[in-house]
Amino acid sequence: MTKKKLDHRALARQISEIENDRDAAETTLAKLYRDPDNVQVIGITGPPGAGKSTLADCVIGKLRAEGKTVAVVAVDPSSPFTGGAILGDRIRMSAHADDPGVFIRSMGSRGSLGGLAHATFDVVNLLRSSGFDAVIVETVGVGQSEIDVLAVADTVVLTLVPGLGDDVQALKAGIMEIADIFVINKADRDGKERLVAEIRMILELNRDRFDWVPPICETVATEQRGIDGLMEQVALHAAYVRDHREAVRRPKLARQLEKMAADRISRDILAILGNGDRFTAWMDDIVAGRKNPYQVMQEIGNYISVRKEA
Ligand SMILES: Nc1nc2c(ncn2[C@@H]2O[C@H](COP(=O)(O)OP(=O)(O)O)[C@@H](O)[C@H]2O)c(=O)[nH]1
Ligand SMILES: [Mg+2]
Repeated sequence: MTKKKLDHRALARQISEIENDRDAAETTLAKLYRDPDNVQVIGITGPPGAGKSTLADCVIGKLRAEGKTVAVVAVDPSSPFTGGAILGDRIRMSAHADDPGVFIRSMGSRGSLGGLAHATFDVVNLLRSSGFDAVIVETVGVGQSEIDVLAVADTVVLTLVPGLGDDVQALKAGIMEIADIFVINKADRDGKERLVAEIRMILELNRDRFDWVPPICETVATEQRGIDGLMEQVALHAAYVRDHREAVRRPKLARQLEKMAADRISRDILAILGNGDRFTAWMDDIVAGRKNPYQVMQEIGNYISVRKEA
């Protein structure tokens, strides 16, 4: 197989463009987008400190050993990959930062909620289209917006740790539903059995919903223990996705499209509202008591539908 040469600088430039200009991103990706079925996008999610970055480093190492090229997108602001403000030089913690077969990019949380999901979709979709064999997305699986991000992943690895007092039940329900592989990292710690039992119970309760039954892997990422077992499951899930491509991909693509459409429409609407100080006029009416916010909402609805038809 001849591989497209990876041009890190060109990629970095394209990503900056995508992040900074939504309209340009749409034009660029409309041209570049590819969805080859031999590219696996692996989402690694879980609570802060669970060992996601350490685990990602292990996974990169294994994929590289198989001769695969890897792109990494870290949405976790505290990730060593991102070299965040506080942890300035931790990017060097990645053993793979200088490997030309590995492309690492961080995404700032940059405030905007929906924006994070959308910008991550764009960047991951670009990387999916750019000739890498695998793309890893690290996110902190805490909020809905982080869970939304995972619609872009083919395989979602949920990383948990024993005995943090965070019962599995307390985790956001949505994240349990999208996990394809459970990892119990820091399996060198006490409390592992209880966590396994809790996960098993949840899986058992939802058994009918699964075609692919999520396995539970135990790892000690800092010692590279259990990584082969995890990689086996990652490969099995890739094969499962290939065999059930439409059933797996369709709901994920639907979720992406929903988010993308909502983002696109809200940008259009904000552009319309921003025109001619309409918004200010409405606000003046509300503040002066001439209209209430619901009457204004009705006006906004009418205004937008007229403008959209024109
Ligand atoms: N004892 C133990 N510590 C680990 C393990 N994996 C990661 N750590 C440590 O946990 C801390 C958080 O790891 P990190 O990968 O940054 O977690 P993240 O926030 O989920 O990305 C670091 O100090 C790691 O060295 C493990 O399997 N066992
Ligand atoms: Mg991290």
